[in-house]
Amino acid sequence: METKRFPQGFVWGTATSAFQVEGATTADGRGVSVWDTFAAVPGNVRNGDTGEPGADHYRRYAEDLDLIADLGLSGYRFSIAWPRIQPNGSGKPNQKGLDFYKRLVDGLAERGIRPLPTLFHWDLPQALQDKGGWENRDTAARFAEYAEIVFDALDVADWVTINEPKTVVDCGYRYGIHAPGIKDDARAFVACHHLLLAHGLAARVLHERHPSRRIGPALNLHPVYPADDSPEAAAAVRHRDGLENRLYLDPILKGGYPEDTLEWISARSPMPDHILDGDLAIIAEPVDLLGVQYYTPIFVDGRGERVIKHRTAQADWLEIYPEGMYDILVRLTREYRPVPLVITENGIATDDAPGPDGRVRDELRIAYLRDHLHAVHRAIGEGARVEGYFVWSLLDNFEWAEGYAHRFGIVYVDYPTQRRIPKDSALWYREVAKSNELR
Ligand code: GBH
Repeated sequence: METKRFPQGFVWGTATSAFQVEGATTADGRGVSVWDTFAAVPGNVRNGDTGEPGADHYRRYAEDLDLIADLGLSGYRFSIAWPRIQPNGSGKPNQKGLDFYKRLVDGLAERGIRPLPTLFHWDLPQALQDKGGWENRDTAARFAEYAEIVFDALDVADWVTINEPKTVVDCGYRYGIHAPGIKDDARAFVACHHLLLAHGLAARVLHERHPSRRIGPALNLHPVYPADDSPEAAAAVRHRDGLENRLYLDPILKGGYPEDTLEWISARSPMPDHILDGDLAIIAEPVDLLGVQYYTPIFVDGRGERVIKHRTAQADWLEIYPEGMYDILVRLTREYRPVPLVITENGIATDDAPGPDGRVRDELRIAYLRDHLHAVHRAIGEGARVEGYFVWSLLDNFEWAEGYAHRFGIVYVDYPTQRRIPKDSALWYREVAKSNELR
């Protein structure tokens, strides 16, 4: 393939999230999060894994920042643990928690790496869950207060509000496979509305207090395709696309919920009763960037069932289909108002282990990243305003219900020793970042 140059100033980054890498779950006054509670219940997480040790990033952050710098990357996306800032979810901030993220942001500045913090990557303070969590409208107001504390404490230009509200709704409240482990559509879509409200309230706070900064959500978008040419499959695609994509994109970027999806929801949830006057305007607070997370397409048959059509690797939900990255970026560009796009996550879990020579040969990850970056480049050529790309993840880490079994890192973590070994993909990615081009 010919050499493909990326736009000047394109951000080459990598991402992590607090609960997945930090460990140190009781250090410096951190409060309990819903994921501490969920992981403590046998059967919820594979092998009984918990947030300890994570990748011990809370203690080893300086070493990890050196690693990012050694890879020549220009961006680092991380998340802030709300329970470190407000151990009980409200009130006066815990200074030691804030200090950690100040050290992290300062460390990035010293190394010339742009920070992209996410305010919420699923680790809700348990104290707020005890008061109803995202089903309680008040949680959105608490989130805005938390956001204000963090915005004022950290000198950072670009922010992400909420990571994948859909995953909280689907995995946390519909299927019960993530914290808080609820299986109830009626409650799930109420939580959905409040998550979106929380996003909008926080975006407003940033715009009021720091008008030159930028903010947006990080949405995991799944292009949906028919598994066959039946009219039933086409109808199933439209329905599934509503639940996967439009339910989140439309209120944020178009100011209203998609009607077909809202109708389907209203048959199973009191969610519409929770949409109060003014809420849609809050949710549609203009975003300055849109975080796009792409891993897999969803092919559905005439019964609306997902059909796996392509190769998968360690995670059976992740079908390798780079074309989906192109499709999602082009769709955003054509169907939604123009907003700078940032690929805030893209990556794959592979069954990595160091060889006898100590090298980790993750050829499949290199191919995955290369093919998806080609798709990004092609979408940019079609007018998609993509500013940067963040590989998920910098480090092998706590992969939620899969525990430490699934390895998404470009850097291998030997958990017993916490030794880091850059995989072959990290070395490959360093060359891409350095040259700003793909070969
Ligand atoms: C993202 O989630 C997360 O932001 C990140 O924390 C995570 O580590 C990364 O991707 C890799 O998973 O119910 O069959 O879909 C992606 C969305 C939702 C995909 C949960 C896997 C569980 C299996 N994920 N889902 S399934």
